[in-house]
Amino acid sequence: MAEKGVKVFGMWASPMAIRVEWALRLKGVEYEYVDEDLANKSEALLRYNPATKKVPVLVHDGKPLAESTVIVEYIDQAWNDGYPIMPADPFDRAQARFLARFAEDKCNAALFAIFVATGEAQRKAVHEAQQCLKTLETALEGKRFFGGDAFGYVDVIVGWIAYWLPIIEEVSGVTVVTDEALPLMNAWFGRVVDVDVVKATLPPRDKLVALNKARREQFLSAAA
Ligand SMILES: N[C@@H](CCC(=O)N[C@@H](CS)C(=O)NCC(=O)O)C(=O)O
Repeated sequence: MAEKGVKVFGMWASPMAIRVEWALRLKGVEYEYVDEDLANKSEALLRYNPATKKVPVLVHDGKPLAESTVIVEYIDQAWNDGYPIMPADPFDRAQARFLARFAEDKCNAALFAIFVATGEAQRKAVHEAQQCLKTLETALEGKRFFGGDAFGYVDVIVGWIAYWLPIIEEVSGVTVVTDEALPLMNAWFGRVVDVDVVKATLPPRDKLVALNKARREQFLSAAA
């Protein structure tokens, strides 16, 4: 008989995995959390996600799903009588998917480039990240969250930046978001980290700083 219940395979420092926890908590769904050692992945993770072998994986009544953006949409539909994560209107829903995809493809790449670069290459990456975030920022005009008054799909997908970007800035020695350059984004950062489900799940800042300092050093010494 298929296993019942909800299980999340994540990794404590993963901004992709935390989205799944936010979505489940918004819906009030109880789940078991399994923290993976990504250098020594469990047999269960490899069995549930043989395609990419990455976290997060959601297992619902024995059925596994990978890819955080897909999982968040699934959660919204599988528990559709709870908190609405996706917009109800088809156009707004399509636009939310577009923004989330834009952030995943463009902004994440620019933020990663800041983290692994120095000097001129890093200055270029900071500029690209600011352009990307500026594009996202236009969708925040006149709103508290991308979802309007309430924390919604785009907030769930992009919200990691509110907590992780200041850490990337500190570890990489740069400033990307200021009140002058990105005022709406900066104000949104403050609102995101104050959302209950976010506050309840954020990993300790000092632990994340230490991990990411070590990672950046590894990247820089591999490139030297
Ligand atoms: N696009 C994927 C990305 C998942 C991803 O990159 N997960 C990382 C942790 S943040 C991982 O599992 N890395 C281990 C590996 O690549 O082997 C998603 O959003 O779910």
